[in-house]
Amino acid sequence: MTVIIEAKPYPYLLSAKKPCLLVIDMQRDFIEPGGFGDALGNDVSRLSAIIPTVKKLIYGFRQLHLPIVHTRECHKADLSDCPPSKLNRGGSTLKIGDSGPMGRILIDGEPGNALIDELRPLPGELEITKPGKGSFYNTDLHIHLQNLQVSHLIIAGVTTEVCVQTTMREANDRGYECLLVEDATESYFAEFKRATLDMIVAQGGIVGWVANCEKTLKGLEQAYGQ
Ligand code: C5J
Repeated sequence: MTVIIEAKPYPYLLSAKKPCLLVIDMQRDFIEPGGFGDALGNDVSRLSAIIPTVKKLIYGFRQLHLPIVHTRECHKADLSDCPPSKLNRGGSTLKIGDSGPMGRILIDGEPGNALIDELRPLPGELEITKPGKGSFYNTDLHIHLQNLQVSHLIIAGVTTEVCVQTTMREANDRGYECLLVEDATESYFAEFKRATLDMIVAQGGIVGWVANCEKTLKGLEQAYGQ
């Protein structure tokens, strides 16, 4: 079966293998007031605006019984997995591990580190914790995807130019065919999102493909719907 999703820079082809949805870091730290993103001086409402679209995408994958993996950026309570270079970066009032309005910033298990209520994983959906910006660094994601026999990744989440782009490049180098859903990803900076989407599709899709949620779901429904 060949499935085509209308995408940039040219149609995205799915093989007989099922694609996996990778939802990156839709956690309170980045999306809600009082979190890490807010502490760094960002306008978090830009990120919360994509919640309905990400929800639609997740719902579409659930309806089609396609695999979903959620990631969460976080560190151990003793910060042993956070290099000093990351810990000290930014010079903001709140640093990783400090106590904020939603508990310790970017620490696994703290209230602010949870995925947002609207996008909680269902039983059976994998939730991967990651200490870096990329989702493959120091995680079992590649092993899980290989076990699921996944070769195609549909990607959503935040922020476009940081964890999303880093993950997409890591995935591309590991041989995954990646499509980023442009209205299901966001940045604190509109121009950085635009530039990232342009970089991904440049040079014949050097990092992968970009399509909107509607076209992505339409292609998947044609392939896997009843
Ligand atoms: C950042 C992320 N921006 N999920 N993390 O620090 O993009």
